[in-house]
Amino acid sequence: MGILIVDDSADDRLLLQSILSAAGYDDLLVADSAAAAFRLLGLDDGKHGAASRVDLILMDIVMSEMSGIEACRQIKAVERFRDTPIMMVTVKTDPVDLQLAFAAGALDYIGKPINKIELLTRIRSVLRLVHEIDRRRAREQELLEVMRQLQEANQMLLRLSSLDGLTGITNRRQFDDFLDQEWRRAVRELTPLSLIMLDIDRFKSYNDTLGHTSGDECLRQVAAAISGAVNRPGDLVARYGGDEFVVVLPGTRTDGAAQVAETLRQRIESLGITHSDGDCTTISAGFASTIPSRNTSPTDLIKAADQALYQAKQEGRNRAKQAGTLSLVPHSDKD
Ligand code: GH3
Ligand code: MG
Repeated sequence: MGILIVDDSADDRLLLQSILSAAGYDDLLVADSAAAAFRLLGLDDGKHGAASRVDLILMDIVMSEMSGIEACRQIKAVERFRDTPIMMVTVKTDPVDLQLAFAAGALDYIGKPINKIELLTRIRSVLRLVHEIDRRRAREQELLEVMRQLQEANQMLLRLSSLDGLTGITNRRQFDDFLDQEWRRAVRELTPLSLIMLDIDRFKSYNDTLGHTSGDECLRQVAAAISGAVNRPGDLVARYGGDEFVVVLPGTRTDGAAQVAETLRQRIESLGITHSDGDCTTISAGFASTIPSRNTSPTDLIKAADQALYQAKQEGRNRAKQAGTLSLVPHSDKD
């Protein structure tokens, strides 16, 4: 326990030293002026001096050159001593002086002549207070750290809850939210919105002949290929369920959606995932585009794309079909 005694009276310094040593405080630093104290604390050259050892400062108020109150103010102005308790030791117990001392950052005071019992009791209670403040501060830090970890865990959970466990791409729930949000934006901004639904062809027989593990791996490859081929930052690829995927293309018209759907169809075919009959695994796609309005809903867009997908299956699979009913958006010259 390091205690710094600052007093310009040699007698008082000796008295304080002997009381404190007898009480077991043996790490004592002594300064006969504010300047000597500043040197010990490293205030004069910015170095830390013996500062790391000082847990408490006993400061005389009446000193020649610089008063204890001014010394207290200057020490407290230094960041690393902000929490170091300073106890004034003074013959001046006038309320105005004490008020000035407290305003300068002193934590307590003790009157001269020094009473041994009172001095030790006050030192103990100041140190207990400081210890308690330290303990609470450490606890506060721990709590802040726990809160940070909780926030991280929450974010991770939120991310996980929006991803499909098998393929790692966006799941159905997040897709629903995203489509709703983009729908509302498109209504506000009068912009087109396209949706592509994709379904792996004859996937049931792939599973039945090659097994579910191979089926899962195929789903992962198809998901990765679709994600990799859809480039715009605002687009979203999600697993709709089973062997079905969806792609949301905000700000995209029918011809843009047709292009993306065809690219995806070709990408999957060129993956060369061999089906049970030796052919490459393929997908069928249905796409729909609209300029959303308050009279229509995202469900209409999904239904239209789904019907087009059904049509693609009917016409022999491995193809992309445009929806009939919702294709109200005129083709642009260039998407
Ligand atoms: P179609 O060309 O008409 O789409 O024929 P299909 O056999 O693909 O028919 P459908 O799309 O209805 O079949 C979906 C199959 O996808 C059924 C099931 O065997 C398979 N499946 C769905 N979810 C999973 C999954 O998580 N893992 C695996 N391995 N297979 C799945
Ligand atoms: Mg299928």
